[in-house]
Amino acid sequence: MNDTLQNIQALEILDSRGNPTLRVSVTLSDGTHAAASVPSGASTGVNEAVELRDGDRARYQGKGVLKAVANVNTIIAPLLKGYHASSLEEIDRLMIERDATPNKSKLGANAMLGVSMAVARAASQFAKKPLYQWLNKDSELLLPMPMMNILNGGKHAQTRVDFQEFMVVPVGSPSLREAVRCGAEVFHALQKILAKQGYSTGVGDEGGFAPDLKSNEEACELIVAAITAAGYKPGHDVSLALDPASSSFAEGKNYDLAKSGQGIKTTQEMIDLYSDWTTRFPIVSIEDGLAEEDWEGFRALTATIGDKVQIVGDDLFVTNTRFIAKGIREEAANAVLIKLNQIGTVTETLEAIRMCQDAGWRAVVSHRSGETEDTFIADLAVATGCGQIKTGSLCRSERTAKYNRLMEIEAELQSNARFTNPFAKK
Ligand code: 2PG
Ligand code: MG
Repeated sequence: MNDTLQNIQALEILDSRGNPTLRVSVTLSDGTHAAASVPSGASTGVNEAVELRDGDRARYQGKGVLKAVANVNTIIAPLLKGYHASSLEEIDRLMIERDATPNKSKLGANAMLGVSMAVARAASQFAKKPLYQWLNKDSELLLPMPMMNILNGGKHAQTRVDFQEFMVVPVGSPSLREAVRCGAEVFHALQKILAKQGYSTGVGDEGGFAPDLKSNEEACELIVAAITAAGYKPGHDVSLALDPASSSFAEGKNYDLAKSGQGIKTTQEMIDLYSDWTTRFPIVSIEDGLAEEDWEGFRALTATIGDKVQIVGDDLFVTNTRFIAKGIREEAANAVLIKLNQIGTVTETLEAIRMCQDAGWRAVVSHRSGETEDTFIADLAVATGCGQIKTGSLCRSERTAKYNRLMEIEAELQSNARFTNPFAKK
């Protein structure tokens, strides 16, 4: 076998927000070469693995990643040289041991993840397999149902909308390709509606429109109108999913809807708001409806509407099996958002997905608000058969790259391509 790691090299590049991030290139002894780029979040959970930044105000407002680059080039590269790319678990474990902190703060989760992803990609190329085949263990390959974020608020847009993401889910589409078409048509219908009402049609960080609406509720109303205008039936062809990202407006034990001026809400009032919305809008999924500290609230929300709505924990679980296990034990949700850089290695990400699947929970593979042209998550979603992906709007190349990759995989799989509606009534 000639798949030993010969050279590992990191480079500081830019993400979709114009902030520095890492690209890691890996060369194997037989000449196989692969690279991977690391995403970066804005509404990050406090328990996420550490994204190492330089803090040198003279460069990129302190956001440079030269320390992480140096960690790859001078610590990780010599550590891993000579190991087989195909033994990704061993490679990830070696980095974890070398870092030896609970949150990857020494080497940096961004440094470690870049290496982990690039090694996986190199190994797949060496094995002459597409990445989704190589990452696949014993699950059935499945094209994921996309959650498409067509209206951005919260920390992703400078407007009066408190909630971060308003997504469309093309539940009635028969294939991924048709789901993408449906999402794009609704996206364009929404653009027309916004323009007609005098709202801005500029887009936010994830490519969704970022209009300065009068309330959070208006976002749902406008999207439902857009679904209809595009010729689809709300709830039948296209449903809604929300990510309020509530940790970003939590104030002590309460929630301050400060951007919209709707005032302070208690946990119970937030739960009442979601319960009410789910009767008025075709909502199938709510992520981070409550804050990362509010485990009790999450349990109450799940007990109240969890039988009809998917309750996703993002900041609550940070793709960490320690928190996911607690969540499963305490019935704090019924699904987990999966982000590679929240935990920092591909192996641990796969373990998190597996834990969800074993418990009968759902896993939703996700991008970050700061992305690159890397399409790793598209392959990851297909490989694990998790059934759902969240990767932003139907514009901005860092978002469409993932949809384009999924369409490519679907075409490659031909008649073996499976795509199902995870929200279909059993
Ligand atoms: C989220 C993400 C991705 P960020 O909250 O789910 O949409 O945002 O990457 O800013 O944490
Ligand atoms: Mg989120």
